[in-house]
Amino acid sequence: MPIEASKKIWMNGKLVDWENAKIHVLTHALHYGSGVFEGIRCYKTSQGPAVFRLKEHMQRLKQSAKIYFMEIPYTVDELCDATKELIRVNEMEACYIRPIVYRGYGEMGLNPLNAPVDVSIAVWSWGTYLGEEGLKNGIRASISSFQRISSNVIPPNSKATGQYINSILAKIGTMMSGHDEAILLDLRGFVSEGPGENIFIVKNGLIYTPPQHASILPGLTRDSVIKIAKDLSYEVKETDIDRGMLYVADEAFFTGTAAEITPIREVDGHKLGKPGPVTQKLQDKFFDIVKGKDQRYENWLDRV
Ligand code: PPE
Repeated sequence: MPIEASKKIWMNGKLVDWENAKIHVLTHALHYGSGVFEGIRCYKTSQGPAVFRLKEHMQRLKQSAKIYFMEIPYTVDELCDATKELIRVNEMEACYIRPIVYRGYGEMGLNPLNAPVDVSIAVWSWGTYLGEEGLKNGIRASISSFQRISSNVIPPNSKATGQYINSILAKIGTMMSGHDEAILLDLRGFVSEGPGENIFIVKNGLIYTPPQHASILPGLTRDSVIKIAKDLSYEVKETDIDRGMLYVADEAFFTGTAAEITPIREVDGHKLGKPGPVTQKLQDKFFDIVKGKDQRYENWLDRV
């Protein structure tokens, strides 16, 4: 997806012009994937732009960094304030927000501990992740032959840059076979998640999603959907899902900051059909909430 440039990027506490936000080619993270990042969305509401669950995203960034012994030289509050300032400076009504913490220039080799920890935040306009048509009518998914990373390989509960090479292999594979998105299985063979999304299925009115031990990133959209579904009186089970359950699901959908709630209409050729009533209801509610139309979830919005 081509990047739509905005004006300024926040780098180690300074606002830098978009085209000057550069780093050295010997940056540690470029060679070894030694970075952690976040994806956050800011939505347009009737009272101006609002960032969805900003604090929780920055807390997850801290947690991701901890696993790699990276000390972020800013507090969660400072990162939140910097993000909101950046949105104001760039005069964005709505945007995607990409904070990244990475081992910078100065050391080579696999001991990262003496390399600097650099922090950057960028915002730009990012439309629908899996296409407008996919968001509305659902996408076609296939199960990847690549296994999802597991905790004893690369801890999936840290959103580390390097691990996305696993997601990239799955993504290329699914596109090569004429599908829109991949579904990865964990090392035990149970459903884990998409390359950049969590997954849910609906069967006989119950909602199922893989648990943390299925090698998932603990998604904030996943967490939000679980809360919203419970508030709508659905039962949500965080439980292992095997591929057979996927094939006979009544409904299925991906969740993620970028993907929002994207219905899945087909898995490995098995038709699940157009977005079902549960998916539709959750999607409608989700968009109402992020756009500030539901007061009950106002605490999830951080006004810019
Ligand atoms: N799993 C993975 C592997 C993942 O990367 C994401 C987010 C999620 C689940 C959903 O998490 P959350 O956003 O907190 O609901 N993926 C980010 C990056 C996507 C990209 O292509 O880049 C995102 O959605 O921003």
